[in-house]
Amino acid sequence: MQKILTTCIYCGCGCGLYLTEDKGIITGAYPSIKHPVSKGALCVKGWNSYEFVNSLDRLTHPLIKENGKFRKATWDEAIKLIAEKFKAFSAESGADSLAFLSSAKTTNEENYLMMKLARAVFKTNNVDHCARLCHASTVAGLAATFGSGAMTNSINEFQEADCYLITGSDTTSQHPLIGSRIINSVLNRGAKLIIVDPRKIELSKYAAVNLQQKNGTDVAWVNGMMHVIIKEGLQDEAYIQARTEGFAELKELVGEYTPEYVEKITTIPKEKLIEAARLYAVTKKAMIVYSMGITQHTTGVDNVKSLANLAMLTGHVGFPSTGVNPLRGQNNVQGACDLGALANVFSGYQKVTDAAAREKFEKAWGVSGLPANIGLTVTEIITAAGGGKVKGLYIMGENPMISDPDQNHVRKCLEKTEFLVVQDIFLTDTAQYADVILPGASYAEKDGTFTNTERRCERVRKAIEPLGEAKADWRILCDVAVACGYNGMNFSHPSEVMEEIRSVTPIYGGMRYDRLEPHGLQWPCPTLDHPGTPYLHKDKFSKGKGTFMPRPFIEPRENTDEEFNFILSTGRIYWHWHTRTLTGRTSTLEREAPVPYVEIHSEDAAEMGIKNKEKVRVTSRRGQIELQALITDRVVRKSCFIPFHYREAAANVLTINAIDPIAKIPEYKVCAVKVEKL
Ligand SMILES: Nc1nc2c(c(=O)[nH]1)N[C@H]1C(S)=C(S)[C@@H](COP(=O)(O)OP(=O)(O)OC[C@H]3O[C@@H](n4cnc5c(=O)[nH]c(N)nc54)[C@H](O)[C@@H]3O)O[C@H]1N2
Ligand SMILES: Nc1nc2c(c(=O)[nH]1)N[C@H]1C(S)=C(S)[C@@H](COP(=O)(O)OP(=O)(O)OC[C@H]3O[C@@H](n4cnc5c(=O)[nH]c(N)nc54)[C@H](O)[C@@H]3O)O[C@H]1N2
Ligand code: SF4
Ligand SMILES: [Mo]
Repeated sequence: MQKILTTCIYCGCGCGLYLTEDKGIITGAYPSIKHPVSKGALCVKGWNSYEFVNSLDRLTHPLIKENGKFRKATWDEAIKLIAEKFKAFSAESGADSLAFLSSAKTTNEENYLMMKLARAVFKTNNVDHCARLCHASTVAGLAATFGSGAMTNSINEFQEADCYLITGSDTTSQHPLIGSRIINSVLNRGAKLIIVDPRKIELSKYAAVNLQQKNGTDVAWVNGMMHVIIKEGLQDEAYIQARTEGFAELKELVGEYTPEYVEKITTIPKEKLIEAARLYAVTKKAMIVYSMGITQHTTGVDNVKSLANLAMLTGHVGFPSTGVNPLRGQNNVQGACDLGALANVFSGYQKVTDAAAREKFEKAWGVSGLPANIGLTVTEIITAAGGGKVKGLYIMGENPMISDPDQNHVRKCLEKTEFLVVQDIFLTDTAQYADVILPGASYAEKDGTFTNTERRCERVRKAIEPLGEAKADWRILCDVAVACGYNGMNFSHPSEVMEEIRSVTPIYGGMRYDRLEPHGLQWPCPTLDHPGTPYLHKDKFSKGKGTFMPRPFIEPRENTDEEFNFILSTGRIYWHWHTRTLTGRTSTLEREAPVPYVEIHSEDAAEMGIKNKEKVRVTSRRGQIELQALITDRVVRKSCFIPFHYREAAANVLTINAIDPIAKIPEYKVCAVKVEKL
């Protein structure tokens, strides 16, 4: 057997693991002992990250739809058809009649090439990816307050913090290797944990203070904590003076948010709010850790800005083990953002609206006329494709049929899309609507890099040849560009793509492949002799002074009423990954959680006469699903939680397509539903 060191395909922890290979088949995975994140451990998904690779239903050749049915096609045919169609749409209806969804499951090099294809070849900024559904609020909110939207600290620094304020992150399930560091820190070093989550999570057991708020009321409790801190004089005056601006406005706004007022909005008892505020403010090494419970709201950016305010108020940013840490979800969602697979920026967050940036990329790519208008975002692209404004849609490594909000709306849009290309490793629910399906190679079959949640850019290494006629995504994208007559994408290896990335992307300037051995480098890494950056905002913020951006509390878009009387929140579980295309094909994981379910509070269940595991119907204003009831005290009364992994009872049939006005992220965490016994 061969063993090949690579990076886990699942979460943003970015654990290092070895794949074992025998006669062209991946037979197993085990952890790297020397890797700075995994240190000899993996979670259950990492240990089982190999089985789907050799799944018998992998896509192994291109498919073209004719008379409603897919037929086998050659690569030449498929690529030629795409080039013809896309060029024709562009000529007839303009560049913005095309749109591209990139993928946080694919490599940095592939994301760079996808945005280059959209921008250099087709002259549109309609390119986006699942970060829009995920940490778009973070990118916008932290860029505005701190100047950088990334996690401020490194994963190993979690071991040294003395207080963690964790909100909207089910850390042990979703970022297990970070969760385990937090538990160790509490048990071995006496670190204190403050959990603010409407649902009880595994970490709640270890918490010094547990606050269970009403869903969608985060701005209120954060403002409340700041109110208490200022009232008791616990703010860091010297830090505020030296490193920030806008404190007077903040002080004025949070003046209203007395613990009594906050209790009314959030249901958090005022004594507990005060206790949490004191503990966070007086602990020197204190970290805020958050994820989707904060970002996936119509007030997502407000939530993020409020947490940033809290950290600046107490001087808790810019030091080791002290900062604001948005845990990035997908294995390479940090990288997909860094490399510019976003509607408004080139790689390295260089704005498309900036003439100097456009000129720089025009020169590097040998093109003219790069578009200056900000492109459409994920949910806007799907809606535009349904309405005929977007005619050619190219989706690589995303499954919006299951992952986008309001499934009935998405289905209608995909049905109406004039020409849809889907590039995936499996025939997904989204691919069913495609005109052309292209088989990509999995992470085990290609070289490249992923960038994890601590900004560590690390290698992905080819262990086997692509299955059947499948091709690495970077190669396919180059083939499409060449077929369209563009000669700036004739790459023969991802390391060459990285050389180009380095030359146009200052934060990746020093990331040459030989320097990424063995375990990668953390950006910013501007030059070939730079060692990388473990934590951000040392001495001063990326943007100079940190800016307080006080925000008032605003209600979620959809509230409960007499008919739709439960709040629904959606999310994930330890065993499964998003739309279950990979974990559903992994026997150990599938065995643990094979069926969809809804968590309901035991007293609500008793009132409705619902027994555990009985089937119930959950209905929102957009649709209904039937699934098992899981009776629990994890959720509070009159609220329920559904994991969105299951196509058989997709949570996104119910969710609302209401978005944050700045980040355009959907409100996956709050909508109104009714629950009925069948
Ligand atoms: N096993 C597994 N791990 C994963 C993934 C997966 O699919 N499976 N996906 C990855 C990805 S892409 C992401 S983005 C991350 C997401 O990781 P997380 O954000 O940790 O996961 P979620 O389950 O979406 O939601 C987290 C928490 O938000 C809470 N919450 C709900 N509503 C609110 C609210 O109004 N306010 C607050 N403060 N909290 C609220 C929920 O109760 C839940 O505990 O996980 C990554 N890791
Ligand atoms: N209700 C609800 N909905 C949500 C969320 C929620 O909390 N609640 N969370 C949102 C969040 S945070 C996220 S990140 C999104 C995720 O949404 P998606 O990104 O749509 O979900 P995935 O299932 O990860 O889709 C990845 C696809 O890539 C394919 N793939 C894997 N490897 C490769 C490869 O190497 N090449 C190619 N071409 N394809 C590959 C997989 O087969 C799969 O089809 O879901 C969002 N949707
Ligand atoms: S913690 Fe994340 S990166 Fe590490 S093994 Fe588990 S899924 Fe993979
Ligand atoms: Mo995500």
